[in-house]
Amino acid sequence: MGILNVTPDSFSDGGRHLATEAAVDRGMELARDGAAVVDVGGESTRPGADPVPEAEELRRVLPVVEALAGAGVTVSIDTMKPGVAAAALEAGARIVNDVSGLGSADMRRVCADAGAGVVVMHMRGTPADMQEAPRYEDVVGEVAAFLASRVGRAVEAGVPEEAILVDPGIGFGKTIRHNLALLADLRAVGGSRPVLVGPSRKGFLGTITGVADPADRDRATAAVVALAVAGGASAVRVHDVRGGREAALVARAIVRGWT
Ligand code: HH2
Repeated sequence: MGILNVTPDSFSDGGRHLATEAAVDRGMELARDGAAVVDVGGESTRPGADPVPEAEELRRVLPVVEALAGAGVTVSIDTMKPGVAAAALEAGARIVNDVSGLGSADMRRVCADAGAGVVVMHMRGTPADMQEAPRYEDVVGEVAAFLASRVGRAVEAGVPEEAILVDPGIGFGKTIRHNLALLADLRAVGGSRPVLVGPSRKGFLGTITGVADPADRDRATAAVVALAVAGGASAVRVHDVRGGREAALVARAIVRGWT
């Protein structure tokens, strides 16, 4: 999954693809680089980010979704708002990536009605407050239980079980130790469900490597991708699709063998 942030304030690429044309060009490039899905988002969820009004989020993402889907790219919409998800699905998106974990009944209904694929992610708190001293007794167990419960609610609302991926939400209400514990135990996080992880360029990689500039963390991201795939991840959400894809392919060949 290639990341396309149509925002002025995303933590590593904010402002680079705010104009529709630049965003569409970048989305096509991600697809050419080998992304199976391009994830279009119009609201930054970095720690401390301010919410974006629905009309502004729609203005940013809809023309981009429409153009990419029209060009044959599989698009997911990264949004917490049912209205944005519904409009994006109408415009050709096929997957809803909701970092609030489909907590809203409206969002579950929109996804079920459209027959959309769904990413159910774990977040503790909201982007505005999630990094204020997050605490868990057993982070892997608690995240796994949360995801199982949210998947249950989505299935009850009519989303087919096989259309759902779960995501531990790296960096969403988690310390570096929480992130590392989750990444080291992805099979326990997902149970029998396919797991997506989104470590790309995030702060814990800067802490570990000392690389301060997020845009310079693709090498560290590739290391996480390889280990995540070896540890059972089915999908990874990255900015650098070429690097991520190559790391994933090599990891898979080592773990599953070369056929
Ligand atoms: N991370 C971000 C946004 N959406 N979706 C999923 N499923 N998993 C993630 O880990 C995830 C996500 C945050 O990263 P990014 O989009 O690069 O930055 P920003 O939120 O500042 O736009």
